[in-house]
Amino acid sequence: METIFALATGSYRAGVAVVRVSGPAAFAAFRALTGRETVTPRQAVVSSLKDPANGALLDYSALVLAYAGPRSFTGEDTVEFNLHGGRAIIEGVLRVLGTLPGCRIAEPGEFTKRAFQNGKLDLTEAEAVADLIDAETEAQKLQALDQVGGALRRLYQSWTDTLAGLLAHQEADIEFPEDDLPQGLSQTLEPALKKLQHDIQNHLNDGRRGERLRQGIRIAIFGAPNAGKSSLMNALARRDVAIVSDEAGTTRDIIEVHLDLGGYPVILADTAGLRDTENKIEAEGIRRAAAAVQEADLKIALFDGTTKLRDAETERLVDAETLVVYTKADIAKNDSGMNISATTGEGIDALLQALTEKASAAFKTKSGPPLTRERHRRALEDAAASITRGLTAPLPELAAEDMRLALRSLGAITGRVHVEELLDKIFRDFCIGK
Ligand SMILES: Nc1nc2c(ncn2[C@@H]2O[C@H](COP(=O)(O)OP(=O)(O)OP(=O)(O)O)[C@@H](O)[C@H]2O)c(=O)[nH]1
Ligand SMILES: [Mg+2]
Repeated sequence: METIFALATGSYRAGVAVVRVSGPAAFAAFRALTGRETVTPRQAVVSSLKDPANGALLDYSALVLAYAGPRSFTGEDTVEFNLHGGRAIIEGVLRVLGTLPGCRIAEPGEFTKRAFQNGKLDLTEAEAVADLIDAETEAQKLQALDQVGGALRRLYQSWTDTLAGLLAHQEADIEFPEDDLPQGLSQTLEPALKKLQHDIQNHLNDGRRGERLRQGIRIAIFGAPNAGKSSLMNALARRDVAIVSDEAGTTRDIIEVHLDLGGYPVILADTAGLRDTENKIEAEGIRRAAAAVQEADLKIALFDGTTKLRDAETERLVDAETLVVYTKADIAKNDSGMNISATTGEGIDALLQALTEKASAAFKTKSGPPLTRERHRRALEDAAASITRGLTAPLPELAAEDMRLALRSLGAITGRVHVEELLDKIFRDFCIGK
């Protein structure tokens, strides 16, 4: 087993940077750089660090911590060098570590991969480590914390255990049949398998709230040219992201900003004004606008409050879930719907409030931890399909085989079966040093 090392903290200049070393040669690296013979796990040591080849000073005072496997994040012997966070210091230490026997720079996610391989985490928890590092809003953080704490592992493990128990019974029925009627699933197992099927379906039908929370919900602003879409976008983003002008057809490309809406991650899109046009570029912008509206989780239709008519192009895309907003409230107000002014700020807080309520309703927890990844969704769909087949299988052996397939699908989520080919895909999304 090779020993891996990497910078575990960000790659910008900082007061402190942490270089992590994990593997059988970790303690040798401790000795080589500090010049000390004894390594006492879990005891911080302040030491200068030197290149063992020539005694050159790498850092004048570093805090070094050793962990003896399996009591470490990776489960292996691990050493953490807390260095002064300058680029040259970090690069010097990494270069010297690379010269030590059996040591090489870690691949992205490799520390967490080793933690998984050593049984420290299951795959859902390992994925949650990545989510925790990526979390930008409160709700994302809470979801990742829940998952890293094993919420999904426990749920999927309980289903795996239930199914394994049912399969054992089914196998027993095949070995020792109580009567000689050729039937598929043992009658006594059917209710339990149906209940499991129901639980998995419920979990799948959650409107993708867990996945959307990881990625951010999409909100699209649409309306006629000059309705004030880009002005609203700038007001909500609190900076000048989109060009505003009294020329109709200013915005062509879709402009996106990331916002934190009461703890929920939002991707807000400003779009081209909808109208009939001969201009090819504008027409393409309008096509993209319509597509963005279709894909949005939440829609804001803007109507110019100073014109009495609601234009047909915008009206066509308004549905029951769309928030209808009248702009330019500083000039004219409309009796129905929400009135805002990007110029004076009037009504913007009320709009933000309404959006936050819609977002929180979309993410409201029904019961239990939400599904957070497409990978889990596919495996659960496969498991559910196998169970459905098993419920109507004409022969007991076929029912058992379907249950075995379902078990394999469930196991792939937590990593208990068919793991190897999944690993690289999962850990590829990690950054180096994690
Ligand atoms: N008085 C007033 N004028 C506004 C307000 N919001 C936007 N405007 C003006 O309306 C014009 C159009 O604003 P934009 O934000 O560019 O409109 P848009 O909907 O993005 O237009 P397109 O990109 O062409 O589709 C500009 O002259 C803005 O200054 C408002 O709240 N009050
Ligand atoms: Mg615009």
